[in-house]
Amino acid sequence: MTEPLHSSAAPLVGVVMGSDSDWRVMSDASQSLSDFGIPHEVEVVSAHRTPDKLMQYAREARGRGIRVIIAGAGGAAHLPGMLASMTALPVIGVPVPLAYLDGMDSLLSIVQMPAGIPVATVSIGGARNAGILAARILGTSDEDLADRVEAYALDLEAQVEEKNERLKG
Ligand code: RP5
Repeated sequence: MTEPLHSSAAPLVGVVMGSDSDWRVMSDASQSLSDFGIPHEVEVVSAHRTPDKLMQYAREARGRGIRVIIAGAGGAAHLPGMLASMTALPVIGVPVPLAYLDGMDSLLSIVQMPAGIPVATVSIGGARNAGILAARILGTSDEDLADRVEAYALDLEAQVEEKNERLKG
């Protein structure tokens, strides 16, 4: 893994969540972006508590240089879909599990977007994969970053083999 870019670099990814209580899950997205050296910003934007902020964020993100939005929310999780409806940027949705229903409510709210407004939904609590998917998207126009994503996958492969060797004694 490379070192994170200097924090003053203009953010390429917006990591947004419906509540600060989602950070326990969404910090994994921020961590994986940092691991790949991708400058990003973190913001609480609630679809139902701060609807004006939601609209402003979605409409201004692309003009500010954001290339991908990762949005996490729990319960009746309309944040990712609402963001996607107001921006042409790719939106990755993270279903955040709450106390009830094991996150199935969040998953179904995010994944079942009607045709026309896509949200790329990761697994329940899958914020780490959201960060990696954002890296892969940005890697389509950044060879160095794509190389780092490939190196990461190779490292995962090597870890499996190491564990295999240990199992065999
Ligand atoms: C959703 O409501 C948030 O995304 C969060 O997952 C959930 C609960 O929010 P808090 O009551 O913890 O602020 O909008």
